[in-house]
Amino acid sequence: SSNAGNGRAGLEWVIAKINSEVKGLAEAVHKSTDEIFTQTSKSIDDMTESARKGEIWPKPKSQTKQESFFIVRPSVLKFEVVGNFTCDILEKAMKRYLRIVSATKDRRKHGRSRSRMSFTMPWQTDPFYEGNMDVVKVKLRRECEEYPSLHMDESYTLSLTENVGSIESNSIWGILRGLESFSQMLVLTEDRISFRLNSTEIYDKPRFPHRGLLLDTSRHFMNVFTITQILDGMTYNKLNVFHWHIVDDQSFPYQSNAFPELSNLGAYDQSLVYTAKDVAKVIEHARLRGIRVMVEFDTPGHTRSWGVSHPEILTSCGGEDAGKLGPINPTVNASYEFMQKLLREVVDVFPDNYVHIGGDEVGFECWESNPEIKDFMNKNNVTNYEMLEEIYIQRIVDFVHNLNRSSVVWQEVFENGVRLPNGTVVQVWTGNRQLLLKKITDEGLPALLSSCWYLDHLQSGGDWKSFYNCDAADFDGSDEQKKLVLGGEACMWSEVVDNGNVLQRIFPRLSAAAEKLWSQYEVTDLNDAAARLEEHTCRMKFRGLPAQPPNGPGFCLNN
Ligand code: CP6
Repeated sequence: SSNAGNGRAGLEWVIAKINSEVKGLAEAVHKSTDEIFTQTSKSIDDMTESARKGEIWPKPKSQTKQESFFIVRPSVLKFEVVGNFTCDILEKAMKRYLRIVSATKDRRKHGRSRSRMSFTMPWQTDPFYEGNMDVVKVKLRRECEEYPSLHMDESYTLSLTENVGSIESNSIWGILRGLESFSQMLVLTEDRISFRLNSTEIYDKPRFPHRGLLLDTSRHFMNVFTITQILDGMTYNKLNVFHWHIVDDQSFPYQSNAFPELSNLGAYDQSLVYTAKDVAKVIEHARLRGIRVMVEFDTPGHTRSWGVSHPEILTSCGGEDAGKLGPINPTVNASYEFMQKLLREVVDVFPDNYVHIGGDEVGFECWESNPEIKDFMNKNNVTNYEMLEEIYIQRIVDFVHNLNRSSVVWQEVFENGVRLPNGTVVQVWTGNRQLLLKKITDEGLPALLSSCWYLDHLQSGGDWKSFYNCDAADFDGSDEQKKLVLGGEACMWSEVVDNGNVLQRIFPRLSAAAEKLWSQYEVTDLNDAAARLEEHTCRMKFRGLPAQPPNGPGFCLNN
């Protein structure tokens, strides 16, 4: 080498050379052990290691990484706000990430006794050691926004190449994403109290603006604590929409101020309700993490629980189903008066610009069997049930519009030919996704994809891969059309999950959808993703989230 023999640089080269020789020797020893293992146990090939490498999930738009590294000591690490702007979201986020970074009590105790014994740490003789990083500057270039929104700016730059690191963004939401990335890059060192951080530079921004998780709290009630854990897990995956499918046929846990009887009679139990305080808690927990809460009041179908207290707004079925109640009755004023009053409350309680009004799986048999509905249709020249549904949905969309909000609807509303106002979002949950996305965006309507990401459907081992193989914009359409795909949502319908297993069912499979929605189109390598997801899962577990193993056999040391 030209470096050999010229002073300090030469010496460094010698040290690096010796190090690499030692490393080579260690690898050689490892290899032969591996070989012995493979001979005795074939399954070792299928085992995944969860070694910490400090890889970020979801993968950033661009990242350069050096071999040189810093040591971050949680006991002295400081996030320092520079510039003119800060706010409660930022101050609380910095505290949160300091806590995540900080060692647990056990670990600290263990580490301290060790560090007293050894005077120098092994990394201090490593030629790539660049010293400590005790300060990370946080620069927010504009004033904080109060609530996250569809088109919030989540881009950030992370520069960790000097002893003082820096996170910069135009918006508080970008800072939040940058803090998450920073925390993921820290890898515990041998002393078990400090972290190793490779010198790195990142510019990152999401591919899609709407990256969500749907949670159904009607089929099984979920505690507020479970919901906050889900929101924490969403933060670790840079997701930004909590779609709260709060009520459905089976129960009505939302405690309404305008109609308290809905949950009084429609909830599973009086302890299984979301009070105004509970809802506010969820919205605040989400807001502080840059997550929107988009609530869904699914109508006119999926409303059986509403009928316990308000049978007058549902259709009384005739014929074979006589005595049963069907979807909301679109032919009586009571339905619209009720919906208007409910929606007025909903937009008061939920600050997000979008309200999901459902519209899925409306069975027409009950409407068909009701003579008064037949009569209405004859008088008003309504020739089919799709038209009847259109009359209803249009009025609901209008209500939402008049309340200065936009609507999201399930795909059936679009498929049944309901004329929708500009900006109404159509969510795809079944059928041929490419064809549907093409058709929806061809009409100039924004779309969301969910059909690839059903968290309640289980396939055996490593089924995140089918989530990962699904791209929201790989349909045949123009660039304009593809821009109309706002993103997507993974769905956690709760027929078969409750507080006891919902977190394991969501994590880490949700992570696969999260990376498809954040990272660039080109990020598709399954093997690379498998290794990173193994680490990411271990990291989520370390943060207290009970995630299930993503791949086959493996281990997670939980540090
Ligand atoms: N509940 C509601 C559900 C489903 C939908 N809406 C659903 C149906 C079939 C499958 C998955 C989900 N359980 N309200 C459809 C959006 Cl496979």
